[in-house]
Amino acid sequence: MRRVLLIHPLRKNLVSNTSHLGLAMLAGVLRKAGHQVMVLDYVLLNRVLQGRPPAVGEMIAEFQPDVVGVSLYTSTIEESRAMVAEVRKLGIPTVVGGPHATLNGPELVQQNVADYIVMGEAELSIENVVRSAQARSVPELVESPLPDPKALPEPDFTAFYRYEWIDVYPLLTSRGCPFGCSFCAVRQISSRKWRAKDPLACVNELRTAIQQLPKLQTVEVSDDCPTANVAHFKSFLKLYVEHEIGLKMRIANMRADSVDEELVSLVRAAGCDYLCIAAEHGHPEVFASINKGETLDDIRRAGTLISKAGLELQMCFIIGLPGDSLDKTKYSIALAKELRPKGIFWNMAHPFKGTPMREWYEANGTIIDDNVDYTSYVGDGFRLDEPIVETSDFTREERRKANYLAVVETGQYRLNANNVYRVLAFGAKYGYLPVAVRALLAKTFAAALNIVRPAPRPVELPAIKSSRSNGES
Ligand code: B12
Repeated sequence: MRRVLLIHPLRKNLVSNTSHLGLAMLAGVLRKAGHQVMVLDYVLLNRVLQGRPPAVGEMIAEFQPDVVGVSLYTSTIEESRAMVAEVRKLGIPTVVGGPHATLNGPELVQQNVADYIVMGEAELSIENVVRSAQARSVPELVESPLPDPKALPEPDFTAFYRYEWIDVYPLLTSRGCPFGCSFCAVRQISSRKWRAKDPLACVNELRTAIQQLPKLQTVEVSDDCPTANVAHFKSFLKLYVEHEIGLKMRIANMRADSVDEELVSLVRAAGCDYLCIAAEHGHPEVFASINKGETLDDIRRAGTLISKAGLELQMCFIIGLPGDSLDKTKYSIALAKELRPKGIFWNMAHPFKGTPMREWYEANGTIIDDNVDYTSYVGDGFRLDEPIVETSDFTREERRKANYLAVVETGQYRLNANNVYRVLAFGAKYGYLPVAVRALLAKTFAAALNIVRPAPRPVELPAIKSSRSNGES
């Protein structure tokens, strides 16, 4: 038996109430094999301990682990490396895994980041690694085989330090995604092999969770693609309703082409009051180039259906996809205004290793910084991501401008004394002061009159022209 400490490092600026499912899965496997496990999820701890979570050194002194495992994301890689180095200095064997390790395994071995570097979903290899783990001068690379989720033990969130505060339960009804979106790293992380769990097992897992987690209120379906098989997801929703699980439901993402009336009414019956669809881009050429396997008409049809059904519509867009430009971003803004989602995530393109978008940027643009986790404007409720790539057609500054315009035009920020100044200052800087003033006034009037959303003003669109000259393929 070994004492294993598993850590999800904190990403500054990430406020989330979703706990780390991957570490709960590993805790389930390790505890079943007789090991003692503690999980430090700094995202949870930072939230529930009001920004004052215990230091790793403190927890190591208290728990006295034989092995320490750290979950790596590209966004937190620097903090994570520093943390692993600190643990190694104490002579404790270290293991890293997670999305960033899966995408960059051999490179991390070369950089001697930890004693063991595990690539892939680690349930089938973690016990072996933990049992034999020792400090090594040359790291061992472990390629974990893809598990069948039906054959795995349930995740164990009771291994989390302060687990009694967990209020959102991340549930997978399946793993993997068969689609080939050019910007998405999931095919390298959880594969294109869609692997379902038994819908009844999902419902039973939630029953266990309700018994174990006293503050639990919400289940968040976190599948890579919950509706890769629509019938499977509908049967889960039906069972969820029939068994009266009664938690609020959140669904992280939903393909537009799978949204139909039955799905929408099941989603409502299950206690989920919104659906988020990812258009990613409103310009027909940029949209077509990302290989989503669905059409802008699918997005429009699904968006309209979701809103008509009384669900809150949310949407995701990416600024800076291959072939994008400031002018083309205006198509995304126009689509958002047309469908009037309540919430919009305007994301900056991040070409993760192993994706076609990465290859495109390597050939056609500049990757400025791979591991950035900072923002251009940080302030309460007004936060934009810093661009980390650029092309001659869409420079870094134009990307900031496009992001600013998108956020302001679609009113996706909260108005407060802090950001009124920022909104106006950047509006003036980018030549969008009238847009900013109009948006602020619309927001203020909407709030004053208690109008949920003011009628959108149509945007002026540049003509669609072939973008071969922009280097698009
Ligand atoms: C739910 C989710 C979230 C949730 C919760 C994340 C969490 N785990 O706490 C929220 C909304 C908070 C979130 C936030 C973000 N996310 Co997210 N998220 C997901 C999603 C859809 C599912 C994650 C999940 O639960 N997977 C299922 C479990 C079983 O897998 P897992 O957690 O990866 O763990 C397994 C393996 O990775 C491995 N493993 C993990 N940790 C460790 C540690 C050790 C020691 C070992 C040996 C193995 C190991 O074994 C686990 C069991 O199989 C994934 C997509 C995906 N398929 O990964 C994206 C994904 C992980 N997210 C991603 C991103 C980019 C983000 C954000 C940066 C987004 C943003 N712009 O803010 C943030 C940052 C997250 C952070 N911690 O810093 C990327 C990460 C890419 C990368 N290279 O890092 C992914 C892969 C999606 C994508 N775009 O490609 N996310």
